[in-house]
Amino acid sequence: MIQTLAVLQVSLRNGRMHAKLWIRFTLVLVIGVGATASVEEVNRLILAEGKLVFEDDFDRSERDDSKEQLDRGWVTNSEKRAAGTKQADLQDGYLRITMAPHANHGVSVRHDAPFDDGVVQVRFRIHDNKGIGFNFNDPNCKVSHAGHICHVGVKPKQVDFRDGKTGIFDLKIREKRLAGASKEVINALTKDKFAYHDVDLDLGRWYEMTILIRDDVLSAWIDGIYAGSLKSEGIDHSVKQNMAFAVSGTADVDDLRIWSLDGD
Ligand SMILES: [Ca+2]
Ligand SMILES: [Ca+2]
Repeated sequence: MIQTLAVLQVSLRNGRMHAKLWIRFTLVLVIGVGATASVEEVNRLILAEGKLVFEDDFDRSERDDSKEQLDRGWVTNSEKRAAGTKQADLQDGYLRITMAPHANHGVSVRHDAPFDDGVVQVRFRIHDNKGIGFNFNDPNCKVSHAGHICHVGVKPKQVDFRDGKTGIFDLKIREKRLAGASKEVINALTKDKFAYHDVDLDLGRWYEMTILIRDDVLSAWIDGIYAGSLKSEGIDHSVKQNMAFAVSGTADVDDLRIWSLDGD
């Protein structure tokens, strides 16, 4: 809002509304209400303010197809959680992620793409009811387990939103949970840190996901259709350092682009 007022003041001082500033002002107002924004507005926001932080079209192959060789700075947990079994595979120009049967944790395939406010667009395809998660983390955040900040999860019938930082991964809440606090106690502490939105997605079909993080609001659109949002303080954490695809079955991703909206 401070930024909005500053832009408005500059515009008024000039005695005329510069078109670009006016568009920006309008967008800030519209996006500010979060849930009513359309994906077209998000796309205009990207054009007006977005700085591309990372993109990957996965149009390449491994040098040795028996190994995980995503290159370009990708990191997976296959060594630690699946005894080195390959779980991330470049194939036919996209990335296929499959949890190994003996893995003791869902697959995480992550890449640094730091922003405070930002937009992620990525094509995805799910193959089972476990779906796919898009997780935002800051390893330097010491008040949250594993630096988990926030998350959008997609299953065939539901999209879920989570503020992990001040919710289920808040170390104080997590300690209570691990110490045996009742479900009711934990639910009372975290109930405002989740949001759910019904969807009806087909298995085996490609969709385009758009995720917007702006201040303390996390929103999503699938194929341009609003798919829910969550407003919660943890989402406003100053740096979402990396984004991770989280998969417990099989899911595919392609054409990933991540923009920062943080300005200069
Ligand atoms: Ca491959
Ligand atoms: Ca591709």
